[in-house]
Amino acid sequence: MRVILNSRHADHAAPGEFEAGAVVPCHEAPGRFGAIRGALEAAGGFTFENAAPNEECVAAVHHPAYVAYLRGASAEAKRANGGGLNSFWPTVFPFGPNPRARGAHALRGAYCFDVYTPILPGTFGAALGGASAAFRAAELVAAGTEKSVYVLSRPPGHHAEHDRCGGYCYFNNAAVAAQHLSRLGKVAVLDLDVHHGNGTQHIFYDRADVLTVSVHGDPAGLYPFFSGFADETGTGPGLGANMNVPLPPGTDPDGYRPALAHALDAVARFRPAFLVFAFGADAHEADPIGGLKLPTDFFGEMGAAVRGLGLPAVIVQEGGYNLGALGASAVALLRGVESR
Ligand code: Q9C
Ligand code: ZN
Repeated sequence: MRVILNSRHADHAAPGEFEAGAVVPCHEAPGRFGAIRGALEAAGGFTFENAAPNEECVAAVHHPAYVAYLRGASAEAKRANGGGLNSFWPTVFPFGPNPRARGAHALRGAYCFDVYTPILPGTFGAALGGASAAFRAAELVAAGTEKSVYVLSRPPGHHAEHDRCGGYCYFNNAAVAAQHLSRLGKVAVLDLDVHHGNGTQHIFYDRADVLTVSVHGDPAGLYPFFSGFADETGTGPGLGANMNVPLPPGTDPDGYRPALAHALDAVARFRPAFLVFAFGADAHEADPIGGLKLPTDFFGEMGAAVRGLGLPAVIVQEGGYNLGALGASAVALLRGVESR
């Protein structure tokens, strides 16, 4: 299988995150990339390539003012780095629009919805690299060159909305791929990260031509808390083109299988021309923040079930934070997708 890499990923590395009132090492760390790449190389059968930076593919999904903010804030962090500061954290989250705010400092909370998403000198470049990799994968799948292509990137993307970052995510890589494929036919986005793909849902919420389906830990008790509930079904022309399948904490394969079948059935009934599969290994039983109970082998079953749809697919790496389980989970999943 062809793998498109975000070679700029390490330019973004958050120095820490808030957990239970303390600052701990950030779960979303550069070592995740090497853990997956190393496992794919050891397994064999994967070819790797980089993608050229592409700003147009980002503009097709995100608000121009948000893109300009991220670029400016990264540049400002670069300058501040000379003064010893190396990361910008949002502090104030305005309740509603704040049209008089000016400058990266004042806008930090306006273009962000949580405290997991700091701006570092290399954030813009790293996020752009991920979006560009997803776009390149979509091009290959759209052209029919490949049946399925895997995007190995971090930071992840599925929490990023049209004009806000959050949940370790800046540009929505899966949405970039889906947007490109939607020019050629209907697209289904299937999100199996353990967290609800709120950004992807938000970006396509009023569209009838892009179905968004997410299976995740119940947001009543798991990040992102504010969306991912079963009664969110789309709006306007997009009514009926969004589906959420929340699962209780501790869900094991016996509980996951019917939810996955339900999600796959919705995808099949939509009759899409293409699939974008947002894959998170954070539903693994060893994940430090997921709370579900899926063993490594189950990711092979998950991949084979997705393959059963028979759709050309872009597979985008989202979360997964146990470095010991991440590579093996990705290998199992991708082998499952390729199985015949
Ligand atoms: N300190 C993705 O998996 N909350 N994002 C962490 C533990 C943020 C997850 C709580 C979770 C964001 C792409
Ligand atoms: Zn996640």
